[in-house]
Amino acid sequence: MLSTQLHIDRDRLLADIKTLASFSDDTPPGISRLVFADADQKSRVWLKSQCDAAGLSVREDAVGNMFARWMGTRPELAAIGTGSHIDAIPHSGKFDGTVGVLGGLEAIRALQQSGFEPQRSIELLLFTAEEPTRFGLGCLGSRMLSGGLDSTADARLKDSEGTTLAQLRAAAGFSGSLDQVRLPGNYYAAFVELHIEQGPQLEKEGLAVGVVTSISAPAALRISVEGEGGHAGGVLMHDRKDAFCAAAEIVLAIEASALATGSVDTCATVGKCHVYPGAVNSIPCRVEMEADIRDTDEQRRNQVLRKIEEACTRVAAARKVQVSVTLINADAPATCSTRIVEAVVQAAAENGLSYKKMVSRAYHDSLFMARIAPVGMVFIPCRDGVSHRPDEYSAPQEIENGVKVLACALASLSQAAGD
Ligand code: HGY
Ligand code: MN
Ligand code: MN
Repeated sequence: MLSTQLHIDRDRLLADIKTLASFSDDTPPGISRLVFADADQKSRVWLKSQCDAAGLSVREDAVGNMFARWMGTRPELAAIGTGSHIDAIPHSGKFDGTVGVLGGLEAIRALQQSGFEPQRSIELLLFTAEEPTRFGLGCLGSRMLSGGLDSTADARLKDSEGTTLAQLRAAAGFSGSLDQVRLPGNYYAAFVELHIEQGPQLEKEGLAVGVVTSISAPAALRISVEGEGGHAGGVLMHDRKDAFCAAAEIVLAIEASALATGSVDTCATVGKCHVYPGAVNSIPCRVEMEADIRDTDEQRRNQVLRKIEEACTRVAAARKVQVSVTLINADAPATCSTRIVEAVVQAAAENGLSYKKMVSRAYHDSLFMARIAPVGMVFIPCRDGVSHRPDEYSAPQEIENGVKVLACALASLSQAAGD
């Protein structure tokens, strides 16, 4: 049985995670790694050298997705993909995404060193900009690979300084047309992503592995509120059109709309809010905020989006302010392939690891890879379910378990016959 011959080099993997964490624009233990910024570029150079050292053939596409291929004995067959992201939101942790990239590399190295020979090539992917931090849209690289974004994004997507995707990717050394990024439907026979759970279930239930069966449907809104500014003393309360008070009412309405579905799978967050002019003695004239609304059920999620629009209209009329709502994205959920779910279950069982089938409430690049290939995900526990925080943590044994399950699943999927 393959699992008995596989040796995951834990020290090498932990050293890789530590090295990657050193490329950051934050004070440790916080991690910030904005796509195309200096730390991201240094990470990519380092990762490429690690893939080269493992004898993988490396290429990058026009938006910076990286592909490191371990050629199989039947290279004409559709490959098996694995991977995740290395960009990190501001002041976050060192395991989100990186466990899937470095764990995928370690799975390949362990398979190589066990003497295993895959029929289908096994390809490690590093997706560009899984996090929405820079362009306000998550999963930029995997959206493009799966045809969800075309070359108009080059001029349309801008960061907070107004620099376009075209300018930023060119400065990072990625040239070529974005129209070349999209992969054909039969490029991968399967895609499996290893990721920390970013929730408390596995740890609470004392389980080693999560076998993801579906991935939540994310949506994002940009909401701007235009009121009337003025002197904090000179304008009497009943004469005001305070944009921040109106925004506050809208934020509470967003929370209430999510709670009102009665489902724990409905989540709504306003994580970004800028108040202008931002002086303590000046009535806010404008508020710009962004809301993240997600659910495993697309209809239920869309119902919440409608309720939020209604709330904005109501508050605008009541407070005599202007409220504009822009839909940034509203993506469909993804269902994992039964065949891959079973391959992951089999791999966990083979390694004597406890597991459960579960939903992913975080979104991942697998959400978009599901549009062009059968996908599956392997989750490992993270302490107290914490993620997107500097104290995000998965223990070495948990990471090693996840890599072992991933390696066995990749191995079994790479032997499947067929085209
Ligand atoms: O927000 C998410 O679910 C992912 O971590 N980007
Ligand atoms: Mn994340
Ligand atoms: Mn992630």
